Amino acid sequence: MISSENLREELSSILEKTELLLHRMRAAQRIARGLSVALIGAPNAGKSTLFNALLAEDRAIVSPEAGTTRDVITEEIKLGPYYVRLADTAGLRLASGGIEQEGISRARELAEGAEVAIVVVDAAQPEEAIRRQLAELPQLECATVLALNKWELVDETKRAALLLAFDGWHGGGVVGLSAARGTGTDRLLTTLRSALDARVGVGVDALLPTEFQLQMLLASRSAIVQTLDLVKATGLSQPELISAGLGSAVRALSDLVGETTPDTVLAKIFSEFCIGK
Ligand SMILES: Nc1nc2c(ncn2[C@@H]2O[C@H](COP(=O)(O)OP(=O)(O)O)[C@@H](O)[C@H]2O)c(=O)[nH]1
Ligand SMILES: [Mg+2]
Repeated sequence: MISSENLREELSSILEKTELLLHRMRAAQRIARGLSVALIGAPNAGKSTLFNALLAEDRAIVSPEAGTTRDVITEEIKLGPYYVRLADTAGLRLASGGIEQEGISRARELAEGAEVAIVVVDAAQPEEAIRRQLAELPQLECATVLALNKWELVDETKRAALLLAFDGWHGGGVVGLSAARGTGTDRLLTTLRSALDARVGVGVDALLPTEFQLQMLLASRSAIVQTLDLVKATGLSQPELISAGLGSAVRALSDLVGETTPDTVLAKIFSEFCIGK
């Protein structure tokens, strides 16, 4: 026969685990909802073209004239479990002033707040020019993925040399792609996904709840809290109410994991606690 004290301890420990799970689910949800990825790089590198390719939608202004994107445009994309706010920025480069200067300082702020920055370079330029551009980028806190754009204009020898030169780029990865043709963008998304996983921490995927799952866990917690309060106040003198409370908690958890609990399982739980029927 379980004592009132045992039941209280048992319920408190279940409550503690439930709270921990809730905390992790909510953290995962926040992270998954709020991740931001910034496209940065020199004017004309192809950021806006890449932005459009990733969205498969013609939103940003693409122009052969350097410095056309003067503001920050954001769109949300879904990447695995993540909702990513993708931001296209003006080039990170010192400009003569006015609106473009404003756009650039906003771009820097944005890149600093981002979890991952995609650094876009025009790979058709001489390797020296690429290196110079990368050296001119501000120091960023965030993880970076290097996108070697205009890849279709680069011959095999230079491709191999560039991939070797930037191998292991900041640990984030290097991808050769053609934003204009939409080739290599899949690989960029895979690389981005890995960079986000590394940034956010492994395991978030598994803990990311649906709204329904979160509601079920909250329902289960509330049933446990009520039952615990009941046991604290009246001991085991209200077996029907205790049984009903535990039943609600278990059913909510079953819905959470998507399994229906046979009555036999419920019966076993209750018989182990020696309460109810
Ligand atoms: N050949 C080639 N041109 C590209 C590619 N991506 C962009 N461009 C061109 O590069 C120029 C600048 O592109 P844009 O996206 O405006 O660059 P941003 O200033 O970095 O936003 C435009 O003329 C684009 O058509 C590509 O993959 N290959
Ligand atoms: Mg642009």
